[in-house]
Amino acid sequence: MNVSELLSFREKSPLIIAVDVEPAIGINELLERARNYVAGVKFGLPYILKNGLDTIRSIISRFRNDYFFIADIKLADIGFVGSLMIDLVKKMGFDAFIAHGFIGLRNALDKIKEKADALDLFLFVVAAMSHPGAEEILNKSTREIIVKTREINVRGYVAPATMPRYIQLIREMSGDSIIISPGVGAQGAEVGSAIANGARFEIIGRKITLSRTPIEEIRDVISIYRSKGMIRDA
Ligand code: NUP
Repeated sequence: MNVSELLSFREKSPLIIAVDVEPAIGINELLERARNYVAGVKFGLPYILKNGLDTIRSIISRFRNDYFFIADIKLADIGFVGSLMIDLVKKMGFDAFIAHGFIGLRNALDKIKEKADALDLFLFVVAAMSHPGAEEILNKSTREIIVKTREINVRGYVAPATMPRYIQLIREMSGDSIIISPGVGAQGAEVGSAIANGARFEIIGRKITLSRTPIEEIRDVISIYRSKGMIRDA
């Protein structure tokens, strides 16, 4: 998936659902009922490992026209192993995946990016994380991660809604990139706050997946986007 295909989903909404646990109403029912409101679905490793490749592949193939699908594998390995992982991601039908930026380019991210391009997968690099401990080590390197990954034309970043200064930094340093931002809801950031700071999409997990009435939850989120002018009226 390329930048413009990804952005075509932004017309619908800035919302990506993070699925790490089985949604309270079941994944099929959730995706069946959320298709008018949600742009993308991000599957986490716990969900992928628990359900297996074949199940993930069949979910993605059923909903492939309705959403883009991101594999949140947070790849952080040598090029050779990265390449094996990316083959599996492609087999499951994903459009995009997430890799860590701290591993550096040579024989790691350079190979990962090459492989992603060859398989038409969109690469998001983690530039900073959303939890408090990220400040201890990882987020001190955000600036370098952006500088280095721009050398290999990375166009997608993950940056925290909980610490919007990193979203702003990516915007300043890499204005044409697509930022997806977790931390809204369960981790405390307000709906719309990451978008207001320059993210293209917000990632929301537990606030939706753990709710017994997730579609109402999603509708509430969408109405906040609408009230802030972040989404066109249906
Ligand atoms: O820095 C990050 N923080 C984060 O929460 C990078 C991530 N990829 N995530 C993911 O976003 C996390 O793995 C989870 O799938 C989602 C946030 O979910 P929730 O806190 O809204 O439930």
